[in-house]
Amino acid sequence: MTTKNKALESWVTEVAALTKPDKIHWCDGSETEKKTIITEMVKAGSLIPLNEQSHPGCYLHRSDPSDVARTEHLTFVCSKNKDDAGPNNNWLDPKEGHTKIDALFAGCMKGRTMYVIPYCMGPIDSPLARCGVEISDSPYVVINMRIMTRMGNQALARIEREGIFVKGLHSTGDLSPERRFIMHFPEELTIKSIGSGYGGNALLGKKCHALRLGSWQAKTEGWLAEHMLIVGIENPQGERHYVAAAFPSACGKTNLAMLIPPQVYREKGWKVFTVGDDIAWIHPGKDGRLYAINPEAGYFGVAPGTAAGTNPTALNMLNKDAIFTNVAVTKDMQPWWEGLTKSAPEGLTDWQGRHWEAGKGPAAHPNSRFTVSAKQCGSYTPAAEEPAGVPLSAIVFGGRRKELAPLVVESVSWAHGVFMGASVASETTAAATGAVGVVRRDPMAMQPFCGYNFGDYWSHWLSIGKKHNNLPKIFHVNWFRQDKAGKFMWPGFGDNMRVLEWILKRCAGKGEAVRTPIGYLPTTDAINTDGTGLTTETMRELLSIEAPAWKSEMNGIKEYFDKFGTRMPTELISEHKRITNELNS
Ligand code: OXD
Ligand code: MN
Repeated sequence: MTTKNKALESWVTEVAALTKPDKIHWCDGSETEKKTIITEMVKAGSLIPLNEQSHPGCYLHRSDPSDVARTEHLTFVCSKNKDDAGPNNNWLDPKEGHTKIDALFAGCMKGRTMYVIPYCMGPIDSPLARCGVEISDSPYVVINMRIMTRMGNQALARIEREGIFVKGLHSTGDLSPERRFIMHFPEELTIKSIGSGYGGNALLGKKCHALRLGSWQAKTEGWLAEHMLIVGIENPQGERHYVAAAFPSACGKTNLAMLIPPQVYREKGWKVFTVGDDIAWIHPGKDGRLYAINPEAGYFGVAPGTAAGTNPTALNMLNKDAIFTNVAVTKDMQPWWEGLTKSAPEGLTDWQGRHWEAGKGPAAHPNSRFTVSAKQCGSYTPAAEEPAGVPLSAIVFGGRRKELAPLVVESVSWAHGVFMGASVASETTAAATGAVGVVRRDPMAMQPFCGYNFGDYWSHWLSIGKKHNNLPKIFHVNWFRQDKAGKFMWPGFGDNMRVLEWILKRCAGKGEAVRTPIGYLPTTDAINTDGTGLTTETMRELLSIEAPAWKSEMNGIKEYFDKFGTRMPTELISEHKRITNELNS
């Protein structure tokens, strides 16, 4: 097969000349193609069939133990001007980047098949969607991209119609972290990734295209590419409101996107619909509202902690046609991970294929994942295919903070909302290599994903506020506050519905709140706690702010903002001053 698009055809020829594959396969996205690739992978031992009775069509893939998470220190933005990448990115001059990485690509596909994977991010007929082509020597990438994107003939047809596509070149190389790089060339709409087969490094449609290059394109074109879930909430009157929420990796985005309301809410007729769990492309509409699409077609979710009690919707969608990466398996070949059952079953095999016993560390890798089609989700809504996207009523930012940040707070203006997003901090998780549990700044949950200078990114957010007049309200939440004994104070999961209800009330001009220096806080009894057993004292603490701690937080934020020098928007400095003054008075 080949293509009518000359640029694509000559790029494929050029890449083949560099990487020297044995074969070239153009992916059509068909069922037959999927079956053939899976059969070959099973034969080669890189996919292990799971229990056909309990998990039909499900497979386990085990990664190289050194390749189980995103590697932020090996990820680069190669813009022409270093300041355009900003202090939030590793930078290399584009020429140097190409030379360095092309040397690693030379001959790397010898003995392998080179797959050409056309894909579309977003509903195939949506004007907001964008296409790309990933060239990869990994069949694991092909079967994952088939779930995570609209992949194959339809995407190629759109590329041939429009003539525009993002180029993504990927090879697992020799999997050595010494020869692993994930490079982005935003001015050339090009990605080059070598040495890793891990989702965020290798499924180039996801973080590399939809966020790093996407955010760059969004700035140029007047929209937003964000690390956000999109959830629809229907009240008993049948009115549906959509909320987009940004949380750092592995902080519960999938759980919030698939939330099951508490019984008292379900009885009254509240319903939740999932549009996306990780990425939102948000465009201003003619009516001044913001409309969001989920550029992805599937979920690449964190397995540990997913259980009947925490996210039954996610658990139920994993019973068929799912790919599991780095989970443990039971004696009868069912997938298992920490948190799935109260105690570990006898005779587990761990994520590295070794016999597992209690005390030997986790059986599943803490960043083990599932890949599954969005259509298998019990709360799936056809609104996820809406070409124009869904209108947003609220934007929510959040992080994982043991202390300081209250359960929920509403910004007093768009600029203050941008300030809230820009000053998000969160404890690190296993989704990236490095220490876990260390508080770091993660503005808009985009620290690993913003493809350009955060200073310019915040200015872009502020400019959206100036240009459009029917914008969602902005909130900050923290589900993770702990008491003195180290216990989580808020039940989380389905009970987060109670906070969403208050948020939607505020959007409708209702809901009790008090104005504080850091924004509007719910009054102690403004959030419905019926059936939770939470005391007024706990709610008071969850909704309180301590001035001394906040003053020192403001110092930390100032220090962080100073890193962005002249690119720092003055509006955010003014917000900082205003809040500091209010805290002092
Ligand atoms: C992800 C991540 O995989 O954020 O979604 O790391
Ligand atoms: Mn993510």
